[in-house]
Amino acid sequence: MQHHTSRLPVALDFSGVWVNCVSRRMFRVEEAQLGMQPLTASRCLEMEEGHEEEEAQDSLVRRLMRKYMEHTLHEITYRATTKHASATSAGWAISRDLLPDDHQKEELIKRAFSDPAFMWGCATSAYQVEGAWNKDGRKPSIWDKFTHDGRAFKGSSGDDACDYYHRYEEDLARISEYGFNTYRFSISWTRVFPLDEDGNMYMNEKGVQFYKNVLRILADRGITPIVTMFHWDLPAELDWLDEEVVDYFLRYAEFLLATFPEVNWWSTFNEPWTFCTMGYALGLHAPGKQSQYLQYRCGHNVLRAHARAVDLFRRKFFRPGMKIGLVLNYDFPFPKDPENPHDLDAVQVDAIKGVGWFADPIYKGDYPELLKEIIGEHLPRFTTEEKNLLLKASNHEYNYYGLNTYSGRYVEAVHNHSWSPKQSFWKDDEPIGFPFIHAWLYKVPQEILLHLRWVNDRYHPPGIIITENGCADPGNTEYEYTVDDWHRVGFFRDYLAKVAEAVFEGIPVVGYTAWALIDNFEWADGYQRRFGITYNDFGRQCHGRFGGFPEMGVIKTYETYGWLKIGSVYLNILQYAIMGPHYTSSYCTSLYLNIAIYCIFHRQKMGQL
Ligand code: GBH
Repeated sequence: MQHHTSRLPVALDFSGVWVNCVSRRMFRVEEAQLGMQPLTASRCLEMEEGHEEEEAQDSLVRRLMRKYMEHTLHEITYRATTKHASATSAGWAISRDLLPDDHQKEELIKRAFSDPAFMWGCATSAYQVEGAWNKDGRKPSIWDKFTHDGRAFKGSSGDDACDYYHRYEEDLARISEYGFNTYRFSISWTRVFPLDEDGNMYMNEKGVQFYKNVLRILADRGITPIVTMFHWDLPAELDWLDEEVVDYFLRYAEFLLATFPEVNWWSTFNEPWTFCTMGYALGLHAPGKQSQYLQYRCGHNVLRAHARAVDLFRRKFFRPGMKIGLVLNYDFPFPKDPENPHDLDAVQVDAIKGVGWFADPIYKGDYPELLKEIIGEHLPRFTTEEKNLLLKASNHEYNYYGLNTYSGRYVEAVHNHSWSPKQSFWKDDEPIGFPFIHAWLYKVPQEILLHLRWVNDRYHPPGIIITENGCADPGNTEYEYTVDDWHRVGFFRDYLAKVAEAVFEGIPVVGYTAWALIDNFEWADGYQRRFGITYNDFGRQCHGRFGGFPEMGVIKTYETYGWLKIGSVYLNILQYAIMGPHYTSSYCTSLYLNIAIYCIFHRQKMGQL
């Protein structure tokens, strides 16, 4: 058999093999076949035989592979050629050595976060992990409705999710196993305080008991809970567009504060930007409405609800040491042309539209003037009384800023007009960073530093917790290929090194909770995105869980590094190369890429490489 491989450099050999195994077959595969095929050596050989090289794809893939040398092949080559190459029991893993640069970053991280009081943890949200959607008196939320209407990927839903409702003990045990002292999770409103037919909310004891159990376990283990009141699962009867939702939320918040006095760290809302924009402008999240300005009505009610809930907290529940905050997401942009002052303006406009929309009212008492100008009459206005209440929400005694961030992007002023910055992830045929999810998640560590600086300079919050940061494993669904997770570790390491820089600059970062404890229901994307630091085998009704990130605090997960993981990341390169940014299913290619990788190892074993 002919092989397109020679000895060195290893990385380029890889591209040859990949083309052989992957490129020409990836479009013909029925999705149903995927994941089911046992990945045997004979299957690999079978795939290679009888297939002609397709020049066009070959050169495309090669071109892209070369492009990525800098990003990752460098690491691959390093690991592949190092004398430490060794085989594990599976026979395929090679070196797990760190690159010299990685050591420096880890030293930085260790120094920055050496304070034992630093809150290290991971996060989940109720609808994404619990399952048991109609058990023990839980009532439907807008997400039950949305998913049951078939609006999430392939008709999936959180009906079962990770079955955490039944398996929480096992999952919570991992938090301390991983060396964390903090856990961020949300409470399902309709599990603890659903509405009856008359629209009155009542306590559902079994639901309350569930969270009491969770909190008991955390307390026994010395883990600090950060509890989110609302992570998008609104009771199905309510709507963020109606003003009465504010009263409902207030009563729900009061119920939680009274029922769970063991909780010291609260957040009212997770990512109002996301649930208002995705839910009311883009229609991609529940309740699935699409309208240009409704998101501002949603946001307005959320801000009112936040302000009133914090006021209630302050008056009735506050004890020294208790905190309450709002969690805001944003991915800090870069000027597409750093020389163009309009693009520089666009960065600021974008940040004001993305962060200022919610943070300005709380830290400055009103919407940014610029937002008022841009949105005009479609932006509701606060009364003086509301403004005062909003400002109190950022009182340093109890406030913290919850910051969720993942990606970076470019912004560009359109026709030199910065009001509606155009965003993109590519410039001159180059992505802004390594693409984990081509639609939005690129690895841009510098982003988190710029983001922290911007927030700190504009708002001076007494403390910032990075309440979410992490990445999804692109497309892969097979345990063997997803658990050897050094790309994910690389993501955390590089972002954390930037957070460390922020800490040395004096920005008050007091905690970091990685998203997510476990692979879970990724909203509209269903189960195709694996954000977990723990692998979850959904295929077997969640009966497989595998720890993937043992000690985040000191980043020591290299024991679990392996080669196959690399393949799952590279699939994104192929996607772009061949189908361009319109290609949305990464699932198909990833399996094939892994088969390709398998082929490499097979050959290596056979002494052909
Ligand atoms: C967070 O959102 C959520 O809080 C969390 O529940 C979720 O699991 C996690 O991130 C991972 O996604 O599909 O191109 O329209 C992060 C902010 C805003 C990122 C919406 C994805 C959708 C982009 N998200 N965005 S697109």
